[in-house]
Amino acid sequence: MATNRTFTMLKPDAVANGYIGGILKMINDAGFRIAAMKYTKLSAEAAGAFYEVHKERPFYGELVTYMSSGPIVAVILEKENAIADFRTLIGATDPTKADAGTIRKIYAKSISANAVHGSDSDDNAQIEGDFFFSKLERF
Ligand code: 3AN
Repeated sequence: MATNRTFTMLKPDAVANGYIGGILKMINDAGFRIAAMKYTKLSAEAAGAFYEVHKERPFYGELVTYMSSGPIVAVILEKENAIADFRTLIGATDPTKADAGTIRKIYAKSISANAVHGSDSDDNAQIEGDFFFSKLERF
């Protein structure tokens, strides 16, 4: 069942470059409601657990090192058709292939430092949101 919720992280490159406000504004302007939000930093162990599904991919080590290199903003977003609409808003994984006007086209530097994460399914949105937030932290 669709939950109308998705999960995003503003990644270390976006935070370090001062893009938190710009990215959140794009998210708000696109009609998403913030249901939960947290400014935090992943340990290498936590980043490894979060990206466990990519364990066999060649870029896993680089991804874990990168995602634990600085603070991130974790956010649960709500909107009708949240998963697909948010994937459209952020654009392709590789920012050079992302459509004009997408968050990654505007704010991302590379395929690994690509500014934002977006859940790819309702199940993963639930799992990823549960990774960061208790029931008391969701509205
Ligand atoms: P997306 O985040 O667009 O769903 P995934 O799920 O294929 O992309 O990959 C998860 C994360 O792994 C990406 N956000 C990106 O940071 C990183 N990544 C994906 N492909 C590569 C790659 N070829 N080299 C380095 N990092 C990658």
